[in-house]
Amino acid sequence: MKLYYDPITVNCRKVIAGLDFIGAGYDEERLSYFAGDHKLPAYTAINPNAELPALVDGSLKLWESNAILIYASEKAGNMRAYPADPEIRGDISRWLLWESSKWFGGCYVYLVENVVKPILDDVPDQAVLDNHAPTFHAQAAILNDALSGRDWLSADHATIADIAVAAPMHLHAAQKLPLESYPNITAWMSRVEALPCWQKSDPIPHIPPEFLAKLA
Ligand SMILES: N[C@@H](CCC(=O)N[C@@H](CS)C(=O)NCC(=O)O)C(=O)O
Repeated sequence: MKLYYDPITVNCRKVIAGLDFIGAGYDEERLSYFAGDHKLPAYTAINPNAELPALVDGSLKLWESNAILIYASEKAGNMRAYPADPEIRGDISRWLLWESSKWFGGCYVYLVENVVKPILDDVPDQAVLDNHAPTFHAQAAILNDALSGRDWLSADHATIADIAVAAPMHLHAAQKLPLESYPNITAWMSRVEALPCWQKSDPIPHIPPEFLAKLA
């Protein structure tokens, strides 16, 4: 398998952490998100959406980060990362779809306004953040409630659901995600952040120092 990725992006961090968590080996080809490598024909031939990441395995050109996590779990036969029990799998599917359709967008606005814009010498738009806040809080309340009385989302141990749902908030401090009212989320995120796969996939060492300085 070969992974095409840039370790600084949300969905690439998800897949790098996830493949490590699953124990799936892979070759890698690094692209530069900020240089726009993902828009070049060599890459769009693999992922016509011009988005990172993508995985190539033989004739399979797989995009959508959560599909990559499921595929790698099944290929590796990792029944702990992706348990075979239909009820747990149903639950994991729900969280992967929710992450992709709702939570990613819910957190992404904060990433753009509070991380990407400052890096690009632009100014966060408080009106955009204020308008978006109700959407974020509605989604965060759902996640916080789901984590009530449990350590992990879908099983009594971490699964690919936890990796996927944690990814959109991976830079939560720099994103300035308003998490003050969500103790279950912050406690769970600390557990995710303690996972070796999460620590090894930290994007900060890959962010150029001149960009990091703008986030200080
Ligand atoms: N649903 C896709 C989303 C992929 C995605 O949005 N990737 C971002 C980086 S995290 C990207 O490459 N965006 C293209 C761009 O901003 O030009 C997935 O989960 O793989």
